Amino acid sequence: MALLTEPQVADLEQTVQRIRRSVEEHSRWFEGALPLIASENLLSPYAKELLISDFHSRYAEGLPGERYYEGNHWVDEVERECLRLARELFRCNFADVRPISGTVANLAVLKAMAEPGMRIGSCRLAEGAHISSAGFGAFGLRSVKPVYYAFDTEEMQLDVDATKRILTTERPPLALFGLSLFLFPFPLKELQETLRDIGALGWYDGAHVLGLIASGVFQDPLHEGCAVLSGSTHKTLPGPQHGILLSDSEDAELKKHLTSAAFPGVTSNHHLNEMAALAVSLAEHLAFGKDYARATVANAKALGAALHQRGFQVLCAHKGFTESHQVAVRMEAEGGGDAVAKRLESARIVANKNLLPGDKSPNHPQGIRLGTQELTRVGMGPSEMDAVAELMDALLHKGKSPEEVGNRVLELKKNFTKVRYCFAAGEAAYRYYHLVGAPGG
Ligand code: DSN
Repeated sequence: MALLTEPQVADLEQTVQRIRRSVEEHSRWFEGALPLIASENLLSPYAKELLISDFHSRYAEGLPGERYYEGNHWVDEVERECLRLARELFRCNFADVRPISGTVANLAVLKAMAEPGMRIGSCRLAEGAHISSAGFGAFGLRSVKPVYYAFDTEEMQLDVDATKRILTTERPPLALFGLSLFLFPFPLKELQETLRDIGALGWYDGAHVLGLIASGVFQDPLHEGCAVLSGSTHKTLPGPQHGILLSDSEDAELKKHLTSAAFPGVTSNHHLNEMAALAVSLAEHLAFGKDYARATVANAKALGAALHQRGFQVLCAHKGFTESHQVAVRMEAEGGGDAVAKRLESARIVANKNLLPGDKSPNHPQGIRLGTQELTRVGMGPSEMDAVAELMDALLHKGKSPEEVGNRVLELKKNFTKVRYCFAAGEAAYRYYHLVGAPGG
């Protein structure tokens, strides 16, 4: 092997240090910021530790006890535990924890349940649907022909009667219920009879609201007519970036298809370190998830109300703004979603521009989307949500500078640095807070 020259060593050293510095600076900046991206969350210390374990370096294709590789004794133990915890948390008889992301889980569902060119019921992107249901996304890979539901943009909810008529006329064999801008539960119970009449299977993409579903504070799709629940595991369920498939169906054939779609269909090796971290996250969610989910939704409602009081155009004021972790705000008067998201970032408040009904351009939408799951995870409560709204008001309505508002963000955030609602061995007081909910909340 050729030895590196001195300049090559120096160059390599510089490259490595540059990368490390960027990651460290990123982490420090986020510690002093208010992250409100609705699809993100923080891992618990125990789950995080497992991400850099030796599980990261190994292969385990197949299922526990039926692998194509040796050396999987402990991987099998952990995966069996992970599957057991997933079935318990979601009150169901089937789980597959091998999809490596929410989109990969959706691809697995499409592989298992959709013939190429099939018609599938769905919401539109501009109504909040995920890119999985776009022609340029997962739907396109299976040449799916979407059958769009009727969406009531005032209610941010399906128009039940009109959707029933569309389903009855179009008769798609599969009906997807899922959103990225996800404010309210779908009217699944109301649509259940129609789906049964036309012989359609229900599929719920619960990525955003998975932790709320697990905790029983949103809706229970597997027991409201959906055969399959897919999702990512790192939003309101505060686990590692990963995916999951769940079902409570008695249809063994369907579960066989889902299993083979997960592997070898859409994954080769699954990411074993993430699977182990997921097992810890599921166990923690069983213990602390109810308190956490309730606090997350209460915070979203409080943030919606606090912004509304300050003159922001928060969607669905007439029905309490939201039933999930998300709040959607129309920022037309403040310069549009794109400009607002950038200005917020300059003051250490992190949000994303978001398409709202009526928007034409995904690059210049009028909306922003805010999620409270991460601030709740570090212990913030309704009074901090009021403070967040006050900071946004100061920046976007009262002409305060990003520097001034950013300093106030630093001040607010410095008391909220620890991840809560998780197991922390040996820290009795900390565990107590986890059990009773967050201080200040
Ligand atoms: N696109 C992500 C979001 O909703 O932010 C989900 O994959």
